[in-house]
Amino acid sequence: MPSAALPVLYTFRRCPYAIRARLALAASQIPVLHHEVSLRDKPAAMLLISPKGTVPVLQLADGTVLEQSLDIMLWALHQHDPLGWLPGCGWDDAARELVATNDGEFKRNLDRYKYPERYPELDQAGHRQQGEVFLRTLEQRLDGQPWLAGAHAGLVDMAILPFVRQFAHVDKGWFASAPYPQVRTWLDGFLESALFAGVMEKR
Ligand SMILES: N[C@@H](CCC(=O)N[C@@H](CS)C(=O)NCC(=O)O)C(=O)O
Repeated sequence: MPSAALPVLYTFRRCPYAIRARLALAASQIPVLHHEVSLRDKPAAMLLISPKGTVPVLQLADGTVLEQSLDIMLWALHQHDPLGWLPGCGWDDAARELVATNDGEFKRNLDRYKYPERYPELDQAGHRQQGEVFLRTLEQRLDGQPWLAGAHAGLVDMAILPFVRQFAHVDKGWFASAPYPQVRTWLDGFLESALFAGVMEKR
């Protein structure tokens, strides 16, 4: 347990799970000590409190360890939610299901699309097509409302956006003309936000 009174966040800058955790921590304005880790050489102090070895991990001042990104988001927003991400999203069954699909099927397809050489059962376009099933779901949800949560951004948006960002970045040219205009506008608004810029700052 570090002696500092602040919670310690073990994080990796580009990890979408870590980004969603940092977004909620930033939104909640809770100060934490950021510990950027190398995934190839994880710090012993992190593995001691969270042997599963994934980031993000948040160790609270009382020693409690949160080792799932969604738990970190919910903890942070339950402390302080000035942007109204919890009521905004409702965190209802539909939101949970969307995030579960993101973390399951979509993340699986994202990895295959990003690293097609590791998954030769389909070519890259084939993996992308599988990922597009989720983009279509998002496109429908965003039809008539700017955020998945409705009129305002919510936890459900922030939990999913970092993953869609990665998907879009695999082939920016393709994404720019893909038939998902609402998803594009939603993602662009996020990428241009000060909140996103803040959590991506190099430390
Ligand atoms: N279910 C976890 C997943 C976290 C996760 O898989 N993070 C990746 C980085 S994006 C990781 O730490 N992988 C371990 C490794 O690459 O060694 C969460 O939501 O926090």
